[in-house]
Amino acid sequence: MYQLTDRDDTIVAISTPMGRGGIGIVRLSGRQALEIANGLFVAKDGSKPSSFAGYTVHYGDVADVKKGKIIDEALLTVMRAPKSYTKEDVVEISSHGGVTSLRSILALAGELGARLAEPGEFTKRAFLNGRIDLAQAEAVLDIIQAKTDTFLQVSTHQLKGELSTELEGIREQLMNIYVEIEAIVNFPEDDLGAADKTRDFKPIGNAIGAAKGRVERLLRSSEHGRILKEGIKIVICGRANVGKSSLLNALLKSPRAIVSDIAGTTRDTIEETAQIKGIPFQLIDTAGILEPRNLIEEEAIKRSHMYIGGADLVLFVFDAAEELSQDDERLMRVVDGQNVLAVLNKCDLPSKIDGKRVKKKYGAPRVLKISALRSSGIDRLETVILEHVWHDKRVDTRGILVSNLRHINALKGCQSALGKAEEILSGGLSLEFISEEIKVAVNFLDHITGRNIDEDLLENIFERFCIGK
Ligand SMILES: Nc1nc2c(ncn2[C@@H]2O[C@H](COP(=O)(O)OP(=O)(O)OP(=O)(O)O)[C@@H](O)[C@H]2O)c(=O)[nH]1
Ligand SMILES: [Mg+2]
Repeated sequence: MYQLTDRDDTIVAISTPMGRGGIGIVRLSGRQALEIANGLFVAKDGSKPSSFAGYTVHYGDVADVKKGKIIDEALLTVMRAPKSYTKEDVVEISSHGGVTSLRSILALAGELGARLAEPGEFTKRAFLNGRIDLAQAEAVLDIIQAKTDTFLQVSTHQLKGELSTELEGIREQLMNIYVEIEAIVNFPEDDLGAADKTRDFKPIGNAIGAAKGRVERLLRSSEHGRILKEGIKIVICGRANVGKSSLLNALLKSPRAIVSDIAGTTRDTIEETAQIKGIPFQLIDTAGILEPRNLIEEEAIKRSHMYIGGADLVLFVFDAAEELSQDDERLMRVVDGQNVLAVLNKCDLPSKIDGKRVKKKYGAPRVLKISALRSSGIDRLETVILEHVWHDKRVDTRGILVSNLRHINALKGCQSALGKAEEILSGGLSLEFISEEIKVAVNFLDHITGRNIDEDLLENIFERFCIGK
């Protein structure tokens, strides 16, 4: 665990968003938090904040006590170390939410010796002081940024330490294996480990396999975890006028994009987020132009192709009231290799499209008929979209879902080290090599929980927090 020399100072920040609000909160954390509060708060009953018990709230005025100048009316809450967010003495001053009032309190706290907190510094202290591990600290960030209820639940479980507990469990398993191997290596004459060659290493192999299985289960959850966090990227493509923007609007259930019968209505990509059954989607409507007439259109085409390349799913829209055209064929080649659903639009009109050709290309279950204009077939389309990007249809937020890319990469590292350990074991190489790999695997787990992480990476993580958190 890190010991930072500057943790002796007391930090202060406005912890609520800047702007107008009903109340605003200035938060202090550190050794002098209560002493500083003495200098800026006059309780109604005249008692000093330093005499307040933990978890008590007091009514009074925020004021420059020395100068006798009142700033605002406020409630002051005291949380004493170690029972606080940071495990340090924490004081929260809730005043009327005006920017001027909050800034004056902040400035006054500064004059009294507090230092302005860096982004995420309160949470960083909670981590450094051992109240939460790094995975939990990152869950705090996820909770702040959660875009959907489902992801909020996932992050809350992570904050409660469910991921951390699982990781610690795996770590313990690995450490046991490590200790066992070390005993065999160091005391080969012992009963424990008669001669290497005759010894049965099956239990060790089984134990490594079991730990690896747990790591792999976490990795499997990450596909869903990442989707819940970032949203499924769906790109709507198709030639001009087939009804891409109409489909976007139908999925969003709001007239977001301009729809017209003029080919080339959409000239820039339009991005919107939507939720389908609790799962966040990023919908991208692209321009239908295929032959650029100028630089703008050239750029539009470039962007469409870029988005198609990065899509989790492509909704390829066709005009069912027209025959397949050269342009449709050209686009089919562009989306080749992607996860495609073919959407036959304008099914309210008499059909002219060669449906068989499309079905042959994409397979009948991936071809759907809709009318964006009448919003018919949209419900079914949504169900099929979910089936293709979310394989197990039930969203179980009670299980652990790994969603953080940093965690995913570390888990992959851990998995690969354990794979190597297994290979070494089956190859009959020296046991020392196995314990080396186990050490590597443990290190990767420690990376996630922050037991073992370098200062730069730590900075990097907390930088992404807002000030006051
Ligand atoms: N009859 C019928 N008309 C539709 C349907 N969907 C879209 N349209 C019409 O088709 C025309 C083109 O629709 P848009 O949604 O602008 O098509 P687009 O693919 O975004 O076109 P560009 O942005 O120009 O590439 C408009 O006049 C729409 O009203 C539908 O399901 N049925
Ligand atoms: Mg359009």
